[in-house]
Amino acid sequence: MASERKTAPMRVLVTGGSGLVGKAIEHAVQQEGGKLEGEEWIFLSTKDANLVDVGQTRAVFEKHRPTHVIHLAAKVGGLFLHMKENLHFLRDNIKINDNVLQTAHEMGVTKVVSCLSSCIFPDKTTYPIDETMIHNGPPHDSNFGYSHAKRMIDVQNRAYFQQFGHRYTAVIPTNVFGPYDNFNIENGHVLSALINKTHKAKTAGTPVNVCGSGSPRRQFIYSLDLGRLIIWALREYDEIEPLILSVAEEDEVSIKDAVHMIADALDFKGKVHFDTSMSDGQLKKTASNAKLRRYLPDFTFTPLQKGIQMTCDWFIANYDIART
Ligand code: NAP
Ligand code: GFB
Repeated sequence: MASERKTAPMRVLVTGGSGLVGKAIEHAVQQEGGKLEGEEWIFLSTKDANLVDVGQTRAVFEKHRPTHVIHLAAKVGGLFLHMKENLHFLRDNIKINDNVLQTAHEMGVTKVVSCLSSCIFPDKTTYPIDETMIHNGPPHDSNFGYSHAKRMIDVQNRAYFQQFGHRYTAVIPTNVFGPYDNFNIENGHVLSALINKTHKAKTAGTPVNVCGSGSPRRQFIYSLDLGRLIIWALREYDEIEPLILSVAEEDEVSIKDAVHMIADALDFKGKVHFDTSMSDGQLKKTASNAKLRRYLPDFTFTPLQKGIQMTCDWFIANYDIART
């Protein structure tokens, strides 16, 4: 998506820049012409500042004096970590989010694009879910802590606009996967955890143990596609209302479908066991990307099988540095 610069060069601070989504944005900025002449992009990790701490947040903002912020930093994890640590997800993310947004306000940051998530939508809802439905009812109980912390970003964005006219907004990705994901079997998201499990099963000649029935359905977005879209949103999306960034409803697959795609990508021919004693979590959270399509009718998403293949290839090639 070619962009022209409209104003003075941006100095963009990417919180959470060392994670799955942050690394995808860094790739798009550095390898795909995502950075325009004169711009500076800074990718943060906890080594630069623990954003739960307001003093460290202020210090890193004072050091870099950003004009724009992409706010990704969060306590993040898969279903089973959420179920264990809802309070930590709630408190850490409330603190991180308020520190980043309030510091951006105090330092005159022109625009902030924060990341919500499709798992924060109401659990009891009609489908497809769209951007107007975020607060229409309680989220799925498995991740109520994270979900309420994320919903407050949307509330806070509206408050900064109403009281100070700030154009702080948010995007709402569905399930993200790709290189640099968290492949830890206990705490990672489904695709990354299953890639690690399938790799281990192939090496050991044992079955792959899939949690739950395999029936839940998800829309998976490849991290590099998301990175490109978030850069576009920073430059071109001017609404305060959040924007869902997802593949189409018809691209939704079951966990069982994903298991077979991973087996194909890793050439795994062994047994697959579905452990129905483990939670299925949310059965579906089908989101509409109609609003995104009104802005970007021609954006091309990476086909899921291709994205899974590239992620598996990356995982095998970078096993020593991958988060496992
Ligand atoms: P990730 O791979 O776990 O990366 C998290 C990032 O946040 C890392 O850079 C991490 O730094 C940083 N971070 C965590 N705690 C921090 C703290 N206290 N202070 C400063 N930085 C901190 O997560 P991700 O998947 O890229 O997620 C990025 C954003 O996308 C999050 O806001 C998440 O809610 C959202 N999202 C993710 C998904 C998904 O399926 N992955 C779906 C929807 C939305 P270190 O590397 O130093 O730990
Ligand atoms: O990505 P995930 O952990 O979280 O996917 P959510 C959970 C689904 O995958 C459940 C099944 O249906 C699980 O039963 N599953 C099967 C597995 N095997 C595994 C496995 O080995 N590990 C995991 N983790 N799941 C996420 C939120 O919810 O939605 C994130 O946790 C984010 O924070 C994302 O918001 C969008 O998809 O249920």
